[in-house]
Amino acid sequence: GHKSCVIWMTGLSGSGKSSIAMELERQLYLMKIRSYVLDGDNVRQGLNRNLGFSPEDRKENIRRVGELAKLFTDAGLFTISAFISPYEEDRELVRSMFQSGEFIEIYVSCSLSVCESRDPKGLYKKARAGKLPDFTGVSSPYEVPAHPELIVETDKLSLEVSVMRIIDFLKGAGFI
Ligand code: GGZ
Repeated sequence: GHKSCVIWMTGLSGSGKSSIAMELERQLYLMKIRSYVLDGDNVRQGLNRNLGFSPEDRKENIRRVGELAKLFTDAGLFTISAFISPYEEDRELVRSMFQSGEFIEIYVSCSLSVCESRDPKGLYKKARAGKLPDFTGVSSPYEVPAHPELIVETDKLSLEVSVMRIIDFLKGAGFI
């Protein structure tokens, strides 16, 4: 059998969190494991549409996502979350909501210059031009995780290999 958990990805905008989340969901589905991806696209448009990018709003964004992840995990789903979640304190608060081992923090590591060169939505360009305040990595901090369960370096690994590393971790930890 499988044991549900939360796979919490953290990293800069453009680091590859969402791509990994989607591919991981697909791979788990092929293994007959139901998962649900939480990301800015499905949470910031609805539940959290009153929140912006100040430190306080990001904190509340992450707290609510943590509560959602808790509900989904209780319902037996694997929850894959893909938020920048730049503050260690906010991530640790979410970790504390779960049983030990159930919260798997994955640092999606990618240099700022590579993220910036990808810039799929032109947000880094806007931020550099001073037209987007509080932009992570440019005008707002990103705190690198001190003790992540796993690090995937997306500026060195392919998407497929990055996802394979996560699946291997989940197997090793007995979740799948
Ligand atoms: C960071 C921003 C900002 C600012 C809009 N700072 O790469 P994207 O576009 O598609 O994903 C980013 C997303 C970040 O939202 P999160 O909910 O993950 O952030 S946090 O965990 O810090 O609450 C980016 C877009 O929203 N975006 N403005 N100022 N990213």
